[in-house]
Amino acid sequence: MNTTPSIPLQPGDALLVVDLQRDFLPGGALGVPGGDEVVPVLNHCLALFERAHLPVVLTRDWHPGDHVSFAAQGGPWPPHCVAGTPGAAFAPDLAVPDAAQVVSKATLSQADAYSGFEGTALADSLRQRHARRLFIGGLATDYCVQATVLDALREGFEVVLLRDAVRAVDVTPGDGERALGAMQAAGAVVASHSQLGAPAG
Ligand code: VGL
Ligand code: ZN
Repeated sequence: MNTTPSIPLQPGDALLVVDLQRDFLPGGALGVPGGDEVVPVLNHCLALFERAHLPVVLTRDWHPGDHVSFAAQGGPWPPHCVAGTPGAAFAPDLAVPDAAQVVSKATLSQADAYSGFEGTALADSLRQRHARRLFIGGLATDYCVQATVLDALREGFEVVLLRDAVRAVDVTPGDGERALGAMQAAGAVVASHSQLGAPAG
């Protein structure tokens, strides 16, 4: 039996996968608890968008070795996602489509950028591809996902945050839940990946 998905994909939709990189998986330099659990969920979404010929964009944290966010420079984080190193590679089990666009961010030593829109051509690139509604998942809920979602809304995109496709660092317990609340308050719709379906017709 085929049930109608509550959110059928439509022209103007795009999938944005945030920083699903080895260093953010458990055991990585900045491992996010349960970060590996979102890989199969996003693989399902990637296949759905590919079949529907809708745009897919993956952001990646892509730092120089002396990045300002690293502890040696006085920043809050251990070294992670150094450009070109194995830790900066996408999660090994992530099924990255050939047609996916990859956007590198936070590539300069002196500036951090949690949002995929910060210092990149992401907004223009999405508009060029006629994207209006972004489905967003990845890591981490309370840092790069939150910043990317809030910027997407400011840029005028509709946002569907895929709640089973994100995990939080939770430096302070509850950070992830608070981030979800802030994204919803700013206008993001929160949905499960299981609500997505092929375009009607
Ligand atoms: C991130 C901490 C440092 C993220 C990136 O992708 O959420 N978090 N750099
Ligand atoms: Zn980083």
